[in-house]
Amino acid sequence: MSKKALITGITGQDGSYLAEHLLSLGYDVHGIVRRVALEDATRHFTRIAHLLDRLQLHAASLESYPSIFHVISRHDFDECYHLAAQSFVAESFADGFSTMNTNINGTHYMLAALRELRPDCRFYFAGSSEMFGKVSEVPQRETTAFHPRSPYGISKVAGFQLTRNYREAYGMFCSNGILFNHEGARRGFEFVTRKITSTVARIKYNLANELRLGNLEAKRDWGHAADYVQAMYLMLQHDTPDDFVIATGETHSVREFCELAFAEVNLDYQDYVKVDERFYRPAEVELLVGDASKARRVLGWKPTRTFKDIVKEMVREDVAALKSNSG
Ligand code: NAP
Ligand code: F7E
Repeated sequence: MSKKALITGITGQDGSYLAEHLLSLGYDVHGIVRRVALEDATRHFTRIAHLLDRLQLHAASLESYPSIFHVISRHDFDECYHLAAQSFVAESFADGFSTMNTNINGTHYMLAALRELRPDCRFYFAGSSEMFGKVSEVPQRETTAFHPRSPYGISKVAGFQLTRNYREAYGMFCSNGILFNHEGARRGFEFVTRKITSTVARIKYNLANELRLGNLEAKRDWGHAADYVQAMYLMLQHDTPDDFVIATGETHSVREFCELAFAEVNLDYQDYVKVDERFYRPAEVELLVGDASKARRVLGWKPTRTFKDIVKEMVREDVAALKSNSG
């Protein structure tokens, strides 16, 4: 019989790649979505539109324990990938309270409902390199101290600790991924990579003439989401629950990303990029670079796409989308 997986956040970037991956492995894939998304599917399901006839979607809210309890009581899930979150760091400064509520309580509700109804279901928590924040060592690994610099980072530390506590206190199979930034053509437009590549495409077609950004010197370890969802899956296939850093081990600045993205359409980023104070954060994470050697050794995971591949793919896809729209 095929395994049954539940994905929260299935409409997001990672949820869509993970659903594809699990379907390709023969899983019966279920997703939790917001009621409003079911009501306006064309707008909310763009990333999973091509999968809809193979998915089972259930309306529930991360803010409501009874709604989560109801979904989990109906199906005997083998694996649960908890990806839903308010994931935009800048927004967490604007509204820290709702970020905390969704990310911390939502995770707690998932864990509590599973403990009550499906204690044997394996659980994955979407932890983040933002937990390292003001980094105490380079590169960051599983043992590096957390020093989050935003309400988002703080909420992820709480989710990470809740997940570990359910593992230790109740013997449940609960694993944490500590994933560094990962991107792709399905990335949300508010994140810096997609903001850059979508604007490069608009500039190419004379629909924009500048790109306003904040801190160009921030450095990130950027991988590809399609590679990273495979690591999530591998974590839940391992013999024992554990915590794993998932990263490429390379770091690049926002400025370097701009340089490559504009060069892809034969333009010089310096002619278009304008620094705008509005996009600076009250506290910045200056440098992230991960050491994923544990995941490589224990899970046999390694990234397959380079930084250059990712920039190229994202620019090409955004240019192609505008080209097809412009007839
Ligand atoms: P994303 O594209 O922003 O997707 C977030 C998902 O969460 C969407 O499906 C969204 O649903 C759902 N969601 C948000 N608030 C919700 C709420 N109140 N109730 C129910 N669902 C809600 O994020 P992603 O990039 O795929 O990331 C997936 C997870 O990994 C997140 O937890 C993120 O924090 C974490 N993470 C991401 C990265 C990265 O670089 N991408 C790195 C480390 C960790 P709607 O479509 O209805 O809004
Ligand atoms: O910013 C700088 C910004 O918003 C990256 C999420 O998936 O990864 C993501 O969080 C860097 C920051 O991602 C703009 O200050 C400059 O230093 O693309 P971002 P993030 O904050 O790193 C982690 C691992 C997650 O877990 C999160 O969920 O780029 N930056 N100028 C800018 N960033 C944005 N968004 N917009 C700008 O105009």
